Amino acid sequence: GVASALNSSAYNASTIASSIKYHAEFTPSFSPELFELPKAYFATAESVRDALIINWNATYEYYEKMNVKQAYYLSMEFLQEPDAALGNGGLGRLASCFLDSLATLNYPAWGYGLRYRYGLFKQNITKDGQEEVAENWLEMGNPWEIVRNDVSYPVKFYGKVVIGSDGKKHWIGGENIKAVAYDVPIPGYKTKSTINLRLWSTKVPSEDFDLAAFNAGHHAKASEAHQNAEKICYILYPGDESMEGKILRLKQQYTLCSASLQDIIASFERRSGNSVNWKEFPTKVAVQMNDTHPTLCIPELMRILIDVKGLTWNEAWKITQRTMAYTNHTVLPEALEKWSLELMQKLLPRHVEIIEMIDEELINFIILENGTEDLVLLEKKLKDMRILDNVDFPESVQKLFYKPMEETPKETSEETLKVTPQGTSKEFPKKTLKETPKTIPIKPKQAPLGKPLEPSGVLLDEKAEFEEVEPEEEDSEGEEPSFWKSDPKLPKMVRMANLCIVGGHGVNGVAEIHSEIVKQDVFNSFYKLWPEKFQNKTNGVTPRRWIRFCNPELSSILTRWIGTDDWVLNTEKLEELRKFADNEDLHLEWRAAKKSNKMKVVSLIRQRTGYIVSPDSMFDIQVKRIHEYKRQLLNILGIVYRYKKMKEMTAEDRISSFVPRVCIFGGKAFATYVQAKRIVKFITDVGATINNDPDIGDLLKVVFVPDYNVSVAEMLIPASELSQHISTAGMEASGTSNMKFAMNGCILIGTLDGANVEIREEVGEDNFFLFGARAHEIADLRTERAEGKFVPDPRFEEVKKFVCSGVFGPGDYDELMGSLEGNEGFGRADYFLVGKDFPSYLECQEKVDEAYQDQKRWTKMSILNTAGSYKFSSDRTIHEYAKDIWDIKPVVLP
Ligand code: DL6
Repeated sequence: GVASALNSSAYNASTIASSIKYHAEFTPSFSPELFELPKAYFATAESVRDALIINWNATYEYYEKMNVKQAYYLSMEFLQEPDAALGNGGLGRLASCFLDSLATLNYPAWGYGLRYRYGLFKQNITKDGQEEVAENWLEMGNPWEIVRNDVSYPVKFYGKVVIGSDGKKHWIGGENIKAVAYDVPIPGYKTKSTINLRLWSTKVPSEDFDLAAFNAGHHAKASEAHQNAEKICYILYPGDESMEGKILRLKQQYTLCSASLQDIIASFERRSGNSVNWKEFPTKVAVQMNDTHPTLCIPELMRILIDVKGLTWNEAWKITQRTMAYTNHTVLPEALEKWSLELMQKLLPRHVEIIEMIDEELINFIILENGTEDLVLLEKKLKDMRILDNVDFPESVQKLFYKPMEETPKETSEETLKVTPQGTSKEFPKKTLKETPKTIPIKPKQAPLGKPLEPSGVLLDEKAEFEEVEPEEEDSEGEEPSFWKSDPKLPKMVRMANLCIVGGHGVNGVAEIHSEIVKQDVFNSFYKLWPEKFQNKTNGVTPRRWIRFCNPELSSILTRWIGTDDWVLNTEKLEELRKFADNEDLHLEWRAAKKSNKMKVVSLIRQRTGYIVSPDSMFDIQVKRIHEYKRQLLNILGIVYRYKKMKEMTAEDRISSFVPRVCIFGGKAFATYVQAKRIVKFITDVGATINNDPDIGDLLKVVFVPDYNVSVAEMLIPASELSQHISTAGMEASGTSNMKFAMNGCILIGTLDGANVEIREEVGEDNFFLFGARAHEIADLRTERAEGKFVPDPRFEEVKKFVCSGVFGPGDYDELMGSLEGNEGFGRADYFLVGKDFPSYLECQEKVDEAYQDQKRWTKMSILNTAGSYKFSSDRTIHEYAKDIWDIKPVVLP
């Protein structure tokens, strides 16, 4: 994009130079004297931005003129480096890869997100483990963004719903803020298309400044509204253990949804000119909800269409369903977002009314679809599928399940079921119940909030489930708990994923195995009801950033051997490498490029950790968020076992038995996830002991690279030889770093989980180190473990004992090691099955050593990984979304 703008007649070497000079002189952020960093960077970036704006404007104008269908990708996270770390992990980086592909493939699409003042956090590693400090990415300004004071929308919280004289619902009062747009142009590769990432920043509407209070000296009071508004966009994922934190997160989500939808609707109306036809909305607009964070788009679109644009419920519902689609990124039960109904009711009273109506219609629809013959089945369906959790069923439904013994069964009439004022829409077709509901006796059942086993730390929204709610005063004496009545001791919740599935036309998982789990397990009841909604869209990553930009040496080898640089756009060309997999000349070049990338990482490690590592060792890397299910603990215990074995040998035996390795870790533990932070500390303690052990030398080094982010990934991935993707099978939705590693000729050691399954299929079984239990075995293995029937491998017992012997210093590893026991005191019973997979992991690592000793074999495996990775380009993924979910077509600028 930049290149094509720069190629236009207005841009040549001298105009570029004068543009940089202009910005160096006239952009007043830096002193005028010296042209050095950071000023040189900013002046250059601003001059490039000027060039980008030409194509960005042209793209915008062309979309306006053509008025084609456009996709809008809503995400709470976007990870763009080096400046904007507005994300946490794979989900945010995926969103950025998607924007690159959308622009490159000329799809009419925009991204929407929030402009957080601070990114996730900067991670320092101290002697006590991880320390979080604010990530002040805007301190020096952001040369890539364009503030749009001309584009802002009001966003409201709190207040109440009243019925106006027009008979319509009005949401009035409350707190008003203003969302202001900041635009970031996203250029495509070798195309003019330059799409937009619109990030919202929050401010107080200027008229709300309390001038009188300020002048009277009440400064804090006067600036309160400002702070309240601005703090919404202070940070990504504010701690949500306090009520304040929860409110802030919900405000963030609603701000993203409300401002983006108002903007999308304004664009639809503008493009429609004088003939706005709301029925056409889904033919012009596709909204993708990246995980459940933007779920409020569903009630917000309903609200705007009904309350503001005057549509009926049924009209609005059809439009909403046809517009919205949802991507699921996790099946961890504790990570499926739930919000307190009470909190939501306070903050968004009109939305709760709408959600309640959707829930009621859904209940009716489920009853009509399933009939009332099998009440046990019906109960299960309702439990699984309702949007509201632990909320009383409408009376008509309660009657189905409970009737006093003496009462005579009545024919259930259509009347009984017509509980929603608006009636049921076509998507919830209304049927008349013919069956006579069974007279009770229904056995009272336990309330449906069986709490799943959750990590002892805190996942993003996990705590929402445990929010303290005042128990409702209710005289329940004599009444036994029933699933159709709420339990006053438990909070009432809104299940966001359920709302997404009901309110949209598409639901997709992010790898084949994950989409199967979504269909067959997590959302099976929905799948049975609406199989046509469910799809798979295996993730992908952009080859522009993840090969061409981050690995220039490999890129030139690819171009030379494939005979064109076309692979950057058409990754299937990478497959041509297969025919050179045994070519010795290619092997030499391939190894030289890897060595050169390793040398850069040697310097990085020295600079960031002080450790000196050898570039002749195997670089074995695990970089990703620190989480128990990703099992960094399995990796480090494998290293500890290796270390123990080394210590038990003579120097000669050690050297002949082991391949020298540098084991590199990186990743952030969520600030309140205690167990993950213990893992970080344990890894650094193990490193401190091993790296300073003179018996070991270069045979084994363990390094934790602090503050893992996209820029660090761009260095580590090209240098990696072995990379670890070792999650408990069934728990990693996809993974995307596995794709980046494979592209860069790295061999994976992994379980059959997420996209590993497809990567192994593509690169070939011989070129992937597989170990561990399979997804379908996990449930039984957990039961076996919990029942105390699991017999651990002696090597597992040995390694735990070794850790507890104090060899890694005075650190307290009781909680960590305890989590691997069936010990009731810790309650974890090795939920992630580290003990079960430990022996097969060790055996697999022996195979890795053996393969590495044969460098010819290893290089061939590495080449075949790059050759087989072409499927994992985000271009392929985006083509699939465009065709199967969004129904959009490329629009090439003239
Ligand atoms: O789809 C992107 C990415 C997947 O590759 C990862 O496997 C998955 O863990 C991640 N999911 C999330 C959602 N939150 N949680 N937990 O970040 O999405």
